Amino acid sequence: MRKIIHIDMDAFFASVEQRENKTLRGKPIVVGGQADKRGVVATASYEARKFGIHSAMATSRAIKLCPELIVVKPNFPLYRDISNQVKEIFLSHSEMVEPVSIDEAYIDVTDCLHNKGSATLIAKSILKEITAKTELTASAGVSFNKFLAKYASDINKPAGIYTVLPDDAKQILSQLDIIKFHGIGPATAKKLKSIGIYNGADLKSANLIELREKIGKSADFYYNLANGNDDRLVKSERRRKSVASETTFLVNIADYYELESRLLLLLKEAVKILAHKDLLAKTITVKIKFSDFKIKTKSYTEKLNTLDYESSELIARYLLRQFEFKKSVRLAGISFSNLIKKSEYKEVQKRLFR
Ligand code: TTP
Ligand code: MG
Repeated sequence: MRKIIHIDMDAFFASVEQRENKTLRGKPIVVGGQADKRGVVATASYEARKFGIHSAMATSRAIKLCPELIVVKPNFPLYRDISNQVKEIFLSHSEMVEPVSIDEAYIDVTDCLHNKGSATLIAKSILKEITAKTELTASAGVSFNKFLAKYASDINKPAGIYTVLPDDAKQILSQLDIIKFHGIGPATAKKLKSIGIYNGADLKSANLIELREKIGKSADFYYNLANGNDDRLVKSERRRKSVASETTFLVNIADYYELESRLLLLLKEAVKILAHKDLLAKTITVKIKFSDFKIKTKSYTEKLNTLDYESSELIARYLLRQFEFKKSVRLAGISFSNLIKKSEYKEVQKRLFR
């Protein structure tokens, strides 16, 4: 039996904007295009959703529904940074992480030993960590396959967790409207309804041959879903190329020593991830994004050995001094690359010194 967690950030773009700008908190806002430019809503804050406003709605229509609505332009680079930051949290719990969109990912924790191996407890600590590091909330779904995990993450939104245990799956699936099944869109739903299939129970007791005739090859996949079988794996990205820890500051930093101390905290975090993954690194990179959004990086590569913690700290300080600070700093990051597994490294050393 696999243990899969699906995590999805709450009102993602809107929550980020409310985090960045205090005056937007508790107010109906949307992130998206301007009404006079025929823009559409990318997402709405929970306060705005009460007015019936949702993603993909024309902004002009949203304003009609809620005249005091505040429309904020999207800041994609920031959303991307946060998305990466959250991904690092997932990777510190399991190597099997599959991001599906900017604010959503599957994590396979079947082999995780923390929290007594309880996927629900792991999900809880991931949510806590996300909020501690980003001041944003996410919701989690936990189950034994991807479909049910994703279904579950929506149940207790925002900032909630829901676990679908094998014993409860049958009941949930049988009552589920077919439109909620992964991959079934309006066209397929219409065809299914024409042969009397409205929910999971109907799908489960359907005649598979008739089902194939009606909707083609995908019939088997949906039929299996309705029976609680979803073999889709959590596809983790290939072997890690780097380990990074970075953060966008709430307020831009102009003081060098404050920046240095924040950078050293990030270094500690990145080193922790390296140790946790049993990795060693040869290259360390410091990344700085200035208030004008220009990004600069400085790197150092250890030719013969791998970096250790003490030298990494000295090098990080040294690299930071190489930047020209004419503007305040919006984001700082540390990354390690040229990675090698500790066990493999020992092998190489043995061969060298034999
Ligand atoms: P979602 O996870 O679908 O929505 P959400 O995070 O805003 O809200 P929820 O709490 O219900 O999960 O999408 C994530 C982000 O993707 C969303 O914040 C904005 C963007 N997005 C669009 O730009 N256009 C769209 O049509 C949708 C659905 C999302
Ligand atoms: Mg979301």
